[in-house]
Order: sequence, then C-alpha cells, then structure tokens
Amino acid sequence: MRTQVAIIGGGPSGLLLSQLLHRKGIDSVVLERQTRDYVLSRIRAGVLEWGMVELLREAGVGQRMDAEGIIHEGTLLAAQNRTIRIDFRKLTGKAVMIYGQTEITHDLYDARDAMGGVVIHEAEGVTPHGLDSDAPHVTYVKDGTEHRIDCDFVAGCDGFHGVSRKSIPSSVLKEFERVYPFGWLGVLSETPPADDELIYAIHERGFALCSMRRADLSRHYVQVPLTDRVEDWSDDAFWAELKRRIPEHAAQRLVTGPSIEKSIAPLRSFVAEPMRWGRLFLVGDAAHIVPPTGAKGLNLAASDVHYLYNGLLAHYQDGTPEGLDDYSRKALLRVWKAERFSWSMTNMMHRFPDQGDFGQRMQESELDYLEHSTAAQTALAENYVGLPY
Ligand code: RFL
Ligand code: PHB
Repeated sequence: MRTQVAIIGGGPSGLLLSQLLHRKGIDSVVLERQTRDYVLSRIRAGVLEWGMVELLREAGVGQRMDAEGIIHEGTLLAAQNRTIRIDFRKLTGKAVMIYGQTEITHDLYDARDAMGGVVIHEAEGVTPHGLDSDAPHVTYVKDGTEHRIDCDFVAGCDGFHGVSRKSIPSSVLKEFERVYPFGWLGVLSETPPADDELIYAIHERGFALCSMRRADLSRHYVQVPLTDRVEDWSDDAFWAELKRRIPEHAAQRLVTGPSIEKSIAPLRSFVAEPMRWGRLFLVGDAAHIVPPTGAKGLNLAASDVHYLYNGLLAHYQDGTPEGLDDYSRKALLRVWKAERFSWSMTNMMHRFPDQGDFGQRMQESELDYLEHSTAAQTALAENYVGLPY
C-alpha cells in the first residue's frame, strides 16, 4: 500500500490530522494499536481553547460541539476562605468550550467514516523505517499478516508510550522531565456539576477540581499520594474528601452519585526535542506531557496538528518546504509556554510533601497577589484560554 502521510496513532491528534488533510485532497492512513471501542472508552480532557474549537470547525467536525458544548467565560480558584473568579471574557475577550475528548474522538471517527478515511485498528508491532531517507515506510501486523505502507512522511501521533519518539536516535533526542509526587483521582458521575464554572481548589488536605462534561455529567478530581490505589477509594470516601476541599457554597450544593469511571493519573511534565527527525514528525503526547492543572494536554496536541497540517499543505500545494522545516521550532515555542503555565498552576494549587512552611507561605502570597492584581489575573486568563497559534 502507498499513502502520502502514514499516521501512527488514532487518538485525537492522528484522527484530526488525517481529517484535515483529507479535506485538502492529501491522502493518509491511520494505524491504531487498540480497538475503536477501547479508544472511545478513555475519559480524558474536557476544556477546549478557542483555537482548538476553530480547528475542529475547520475540520468539519464542529456541529455537535457547537450544539452541545458549553461556553465558559471564567473559572473559580478557591483557597480555604476565599474564592477568586478569573473573568476570561473581560480580561482577554475570549472564552473556552467544555466538550469532552471522548466526544471529539467520536465526532472524528464519524467524519472519517463518512469520507471513507482509512483507519486500521488493532495494528500490532507498528514500526517506522527509513525515516532519515527520502522513502520512509511503516510495517505492521494485522490478523497475523505483516503489511507495509510506503509514504512521503510519518506523523507520530501515538502518545507518550508509542513507538515514534523511540525511533529517533538517542544522540539526537533530548528529553526534559519532571515527575510530581502525587496523582489525581478522577471520578465521572451522572450528577449535575457543582457550579456553573470549573472550581480549582487548594486546601491543606490537597488540591481538588470540580469540572463537568454536560448538565447531567460531572468530572471531579482530588489530589492523592502516588501510593493510593483506585480500589482503596469507595465512592463515599471520594465525595467526602472532595467536599472537605472545595468552598462551602459548592460543598453544600454538591449532588453525589455512583461513579461511572474512576481512575488515578500520575502528574508529569515532559518535553522531547526536536519534534522532527528526517521525515518523522512527533505530534501531541508523543512529544510532550503536561500536568492536567492547566487543561493544556489536548489543546497542545491541536496546535501541533495545526502547524504540521499547514506545513504539509504548503509542501503539497505550493512545493515550499519552510512550514515543515520550521515545524519543530514553532511547535516547541508554544509547547514550552504551555509547560510553564501548567507547571506554575500545579505548583500554586497542590500540597507538596516537602514544601514546608516557606513553600506554603509562597502559595498563599501568590494567591493573594492574584486576588488583588488585574495584571496577574490577565496573565492567568491569557494562558488558560490559550496563547495564539
Ligand atoms: P493519545 O490520546 O494518547 O493517543 C495516542 C494513540 O496512539 C495509540 N498508540 C499506538 N498506535 C499504534 N502503534 C503504537 N505502537 C501505538 N502506541 C500508542 C494509542 O492507543 C492512542 O489511541 O495522544 P494524542 O492523540 O496526542 O492526544 C493527546 C491527549 O489525549 C492528551 O494530551 C490528553 O488527554 C491529556 N490528558 C488530559 N488533558 C487535558 O487537557 N485535560 C485532562 O483532564 C486530561 N486528562 C489526560 C488526562 C491524559 C491521560 N493519560 C494519557 C493517561 C487523563 C489521562 C489518564
Ligand atoms: C476535566 O474536565 O477533565 C478537566 C478540566 C480542567 C482541567 C483538567 C481536567 O484542568
């Protein structure tokens, strides 16, 4: 088989890239290790920057998002005895959209089906070859038979644990990492959201977040030690802990119910440089991970897709190489800013085991500064709604 762009990974990055390319007549094949049901069962991000909203519309997959998504013009940051509202609209003129990653993936699969896009599921042993030559190819095994796809370029959209990043020689690749000493226990429940907007709360017992997917579907998180296991947390214990950590007005109104998904995610900051090697381009979680505190993971995947899509368009339509040549530099400039923001939000809003009294006073004074400085609120809002592409 031959295609123009072989895409490894059928998560949001890979599907969005193939959808955008197809609409411009550029051919791709998506190779996904898991089944479609497995990919669609993963509960992940929920907050979309406006740039991502517009990119989904450009890809022709914005209809359901526009009908069912919820626009948020602000968010609440809470610490014991105070609540600070960050007014995105007033401070930046922009807003974010609440629409789950699961729904986006659904919409992208539907769109790929409708256009006859090729997505091969349960592709085992996917391996890129000849990435530093002019004629790369990818091999994989499906139903016990080995297949080969010849291509012009390979897009590595296969997440943090994929093969793409590992194909770059260690003499070329530089990795930067910070692992945080806690995780987030997340619960999805068919209950109304705690408030109209998201609440990020810091408490002496640790961080908590009240988020949502729809008017009847909520997503909540509490910071937990890495030694905790999901089995240790009954639903009742989760709700009791959440109520302790969030402001009183939200705790009193909180409607609890059975969890329909419960998991613990470790927190990590990670960047791999460069994001291009020969004819391989890394996209999304394959190249970088952020702690979820700034809601940036999925949004960064979208901005990578935007840069790569435009580079590929310029290559195929105008024969100009600059977009592809500049992909890694441009994408990394935005990635590092989102890394900085996610790291600073994480530092401000979590209890660290070794922070001591000094660290605690630093957090308190940072929140106090935020409460009383429009400049500080504007900086937070500008990053949260998303820096320009
Ligand atoms: P994905 O979504 O990981 O998709 C990669 C796809 O590649 C497939 N794959 C392979 N396919 C073929 N061959 C191989 N060798 C392969 N290896 C892997 C995988 O099966 C998968 O389908 O990466 P992508 O597309 O770059 O999208 C990135 C986003 O998914 C990610 O940034 C966010 O979900 C991060 N994230 C969150 N971000 C937020 O903004 N807010 C959140 O609340 C939030 N929660 C989360 C998250 C990520 C989590 N992970 C990765 C464990 C919660 C979790 C649990
Ligand atoms: C979520 O709804 O899952 C969510 C929202 C905001 C974040 C992280 C996760 O910062």
